[in-house]
Amino acid sequence: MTLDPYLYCILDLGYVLETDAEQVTAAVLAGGADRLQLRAKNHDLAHIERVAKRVLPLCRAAGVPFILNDHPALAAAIGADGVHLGQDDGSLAGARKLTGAGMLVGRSTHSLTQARAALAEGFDYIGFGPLFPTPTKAGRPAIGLAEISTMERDVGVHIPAFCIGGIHPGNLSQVLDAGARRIVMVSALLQAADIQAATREVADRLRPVTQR
Ligand code: TZP
Ligand code: MG
Repeated sequence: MTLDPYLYCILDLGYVLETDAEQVTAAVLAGGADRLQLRAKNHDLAHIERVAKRVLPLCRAAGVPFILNDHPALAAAIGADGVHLGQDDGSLAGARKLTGAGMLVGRSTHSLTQARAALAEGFDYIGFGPLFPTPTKAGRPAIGLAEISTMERDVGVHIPAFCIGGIHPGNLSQVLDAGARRIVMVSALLQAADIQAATREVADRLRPVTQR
């Protein structure tokens, strides 16, 4: 399993049909994604479980952690490697009661204060954003780039911190120049004509930054 993840992809069922889930997962993994989350807003648990059970073995084979959004109990039941919690999804301690000790638990953060709080609480990694407005999380205000370098200094040196939200190949340099070292990219990859090639291109641009 990758110790120093840098490109976190989200299989968002708002963009991917259930029937394409394995094919898209295989493409982002082949392209170099080193963390994968299943995000399925407005889908019932049976649907989420069905997709998760098909995608998880692909992640295992690639040595990439499989993380389920929102549902700690289901994550534990299917043997996921982690679960991702938003600000309104409860505490780390609450999730750990359901997942046990070994699972990665990540937190969405939308400010420097929230990022520091997630580190202090003991989360294994954070998302930090949305940096830009994004249809993937419509209605959530963008936080911009100004706090990235402080967040990296205070939080990202201790746990992986993934900048997220509206990032695409055209603004990636701007995000990296602002101090980001790890990113999440969703719609720009899932809507690419060649998902594997698009993922590879981004991974190749991030790897030297992550290792600096
Ligand atoms: N959390 C903050 S922004 C976001 C999530 C899940 C969506 C990121 O998706 P995209 O398409 O890369 O903007
Ligand atoms: Mg959530």
